[in-house]
Amino acid sequence: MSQTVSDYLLDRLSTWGIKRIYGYPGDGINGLMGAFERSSDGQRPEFIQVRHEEMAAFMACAHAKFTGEVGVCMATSGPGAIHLLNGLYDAKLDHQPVVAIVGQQARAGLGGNYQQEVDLTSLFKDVAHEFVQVAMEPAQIRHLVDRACRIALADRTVTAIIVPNDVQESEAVAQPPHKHGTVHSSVGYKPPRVVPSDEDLNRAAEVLNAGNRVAMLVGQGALHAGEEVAAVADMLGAGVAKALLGKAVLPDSEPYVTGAIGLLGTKPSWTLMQDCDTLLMVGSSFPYSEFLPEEGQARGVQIDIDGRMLGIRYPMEVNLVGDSAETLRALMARLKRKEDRSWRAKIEGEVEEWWNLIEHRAQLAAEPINPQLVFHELSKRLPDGAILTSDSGSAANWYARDIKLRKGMMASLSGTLATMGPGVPYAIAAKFAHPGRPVFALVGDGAMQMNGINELITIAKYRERWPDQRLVVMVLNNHDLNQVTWEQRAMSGDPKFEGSQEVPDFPYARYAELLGLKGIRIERPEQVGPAWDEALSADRPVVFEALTDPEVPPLPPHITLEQAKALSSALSSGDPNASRIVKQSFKQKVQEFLPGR
Ligand SMILES: Cc1ncc(C[n+]2csc(CCOP(=O)(O)OP(=O)(O)O)c2C)c(N)n1
Ligand SMILES: [Mg+2]
Repeated sequence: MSQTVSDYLLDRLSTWGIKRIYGYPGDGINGLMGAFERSSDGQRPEFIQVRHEEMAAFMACAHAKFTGEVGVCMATSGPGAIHLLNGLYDAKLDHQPVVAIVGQQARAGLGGNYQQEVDLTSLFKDVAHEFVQVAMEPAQIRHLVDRACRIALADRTVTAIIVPNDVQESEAVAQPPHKHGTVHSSVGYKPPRVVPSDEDLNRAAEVLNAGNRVAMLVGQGALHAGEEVAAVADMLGAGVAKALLGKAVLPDSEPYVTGAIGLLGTKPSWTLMQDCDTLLMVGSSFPYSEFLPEEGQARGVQIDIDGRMLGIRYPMEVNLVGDSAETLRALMARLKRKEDRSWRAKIEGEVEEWWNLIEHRAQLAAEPINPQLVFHELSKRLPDGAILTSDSGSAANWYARDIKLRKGMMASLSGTLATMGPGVPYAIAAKFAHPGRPVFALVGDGAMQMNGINELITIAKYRERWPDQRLVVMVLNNHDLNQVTWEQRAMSGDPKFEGSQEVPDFPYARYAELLGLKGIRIERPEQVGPAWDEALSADRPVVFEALTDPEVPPLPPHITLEQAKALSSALSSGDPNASRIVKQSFKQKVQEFLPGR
């Protein structure tokens, strides 16, 4: 046989520019594994072996996030395919192009209640609803690969190809016969230039020119439009808040950038939204309406490449379908520079005060280490070109508020699914995609125990190939599922339920050493800065374990009366750490009112 379907499938993916596939083997994909093995000339994509298929999907998602290319993951039939799901949903909800390739039982056995037979089309029907297909016949492979990649890129979504194991081993059909009923596809996708009509741009400019206090909110759709966002913000005298996935749109050092918004957000972002009379939202689907202006308070303009995402968070007056950079450039020519800069000056004043507050909060004593200090000291030392990932948990609060990104850095997390677990696998994919750049994963102990510990093995397995060894996994060892503990207190008014919240101890740093990585464990605040210096000059990847205080509250920028009532009810109903919480919350909050900070 000249070439199998599996050989051809990998070759076709490589024609699409796919260099690596994250996955885990199984007999449902033995045919495909054989084809990887036969890639003697190194032209085929490389197989990267992870510890768990969910991690492969997270890595494919992170590859897409950090390169803009399609990410690919692969798993065996049945259990392997099922394991992919959470990572695929992470990609789907954050609009990332990811292709999943999974095995299936042989065609002859399907419908026979066969070993590991799962109805994979139904299983993937939601997560890959734009495109999920079973290859029932070798002549389909060409267009299934072409369509899976093209649809993933064109719709920024997840697609899936299911290949029964006997099809994988059949003879390839590189060119279907020229007859009725066959499909003749080709490779390649280039995004179009998408710009709104002149009429709509004029309407948008009219709204923006009429405003006196313009707020901008930018998200991941503006990641490539930093310069345009800055130019429009300057023209409009606007402050700019950043949704979590858009953290890298503008450097945090810019005086008019108010930073994160929402529960993990900043006070200046809160003020910006509360006091604005005009809202310009670019490439964001930030969901929490209580952090946006009240209906009727502001006139709104929104820009999004995806028409489906328009006009759902705030009743916008003008909804523009367009690429953020192109659309902002087209708007620029229509905008009048706001001569009254008092609104911008007010926002800049708040931003300056906020950074002082953040600095003071980080320095407050805690038992034993204030988690903010760990982020603060890292932020000061971030090397150029750093890539950061954060897990879901209290780390995301400090990542959002305390880390000052500079130009040229990248950063991401699970923005929409907000799942636990992506911190370490995202960092691994970042390192594969950009082996010369320093990478930092900021992760809680719960997430480490969920999967991060296991993926350290993947780091140990592949690290030799990275020319720059700077990969640091920072673990907040607080023995707590802290984010949820605080949510239980502040939202439900329940005291901490130790049965669900306490995380057992684990020697993260010592375990790293067992794997041949460097382990650093810090237990006192004065160790934080020197430990970061040590981590940054290490000759190998590092697990940086910090014993941090779970009673330092990840305070939202604005505490509602209900939240305050809920918290006080939680504390008076027997929260095991009530007195320390009161002390820490008071210390954190009171910083806002101290003169001369
Ligand atoms: C898969 C998944 N399970 C549960 C949650 C709910 N959740 C969000 S944050 C969190 C706690 C995370 O704890 P940890 O990783 O220790 O970080 P910490 O908040 O303590 O810093 C939980 C349970 C989730 N988002 N995803
Ligand atoms: Mg924790």
